[in-house]
Amino acid sequence: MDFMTDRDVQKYQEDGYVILDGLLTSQECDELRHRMAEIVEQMDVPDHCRTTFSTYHEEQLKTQGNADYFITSGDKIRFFFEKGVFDDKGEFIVPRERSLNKVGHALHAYEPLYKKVTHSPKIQGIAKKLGLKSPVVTQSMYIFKQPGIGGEVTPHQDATFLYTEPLGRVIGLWIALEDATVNNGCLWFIPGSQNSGITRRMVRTPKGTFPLTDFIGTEKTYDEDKFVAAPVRKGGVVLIHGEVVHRSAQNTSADSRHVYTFHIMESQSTKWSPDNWLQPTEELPFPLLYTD
Ligand SMILES: O=C(O)CCC(=O)C(=O)O
Repeated sequence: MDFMTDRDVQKYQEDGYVILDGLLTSQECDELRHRMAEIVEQMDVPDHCRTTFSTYHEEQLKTQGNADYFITSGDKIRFFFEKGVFDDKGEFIVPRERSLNKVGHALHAYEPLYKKVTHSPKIQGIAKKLGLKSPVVTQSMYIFKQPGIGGEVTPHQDATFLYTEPLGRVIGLWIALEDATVNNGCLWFIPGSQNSGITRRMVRTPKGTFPLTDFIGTEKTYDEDKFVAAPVRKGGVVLIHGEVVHRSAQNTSADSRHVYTFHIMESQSTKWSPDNWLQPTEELPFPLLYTD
């Protein structure tokens, strides 16, 4: 039997998301977490985080450094921190393994364990079950949602950041490497909200200008009561339609909530917007999902 059933497909199509238990074993989750712990142990903290700045001009350079670091991260493994984890000399004020918000955006390409999971038979089976003909992997992230300080992710649609023509071609796969609960900041969705288009797009600004990205349009205000929690057991995966509205709360609990997440796009008859912050590069064109 397929890992994803017809009923799961129906639920995904109706609600814009579906939870599938048991994508990974507990041991596979621990191996991915262990590898990430090694990456964090060995990380070089980026200069724009480490250096102290005193003048307005220097502060601006720091902001520019931050923006450059982000916009060129699509084909690299880079580190993005929670707020308030460095002192004014750029030293950690929390343990380094508790400082990170996420690592992105090319674990799927450069880290063998992550690559293996991304292209695993179960993931390929999910894409086939959803009828994808020629899906590619566009980006990947490891999100930590640190105990006590893991920040909230405000309501959004992924197509705001990963825009295609036509819409409806991007799917997020969000794999819980630990139990994701209402207490430690699981995802919340507005079921069915994938059917109303998008109201906001993040676009690159013209070359040579700053900031490097801007928003066109604004996010709608959503009724809090419409959000439904999506707790997931360790090893489970949530499939996220590119236009479904979702969010996650701050993690105020004592538990972390590590996830590995990546996005795929049906590349057949789809135009990836050249205005998206994320662009395929010569070093890393978006890899095909279907491999042997
Ligand atoms: O992991 C989270 O808390 C939020 C992730 C999310 O919303 C996304 O990747 O689109």
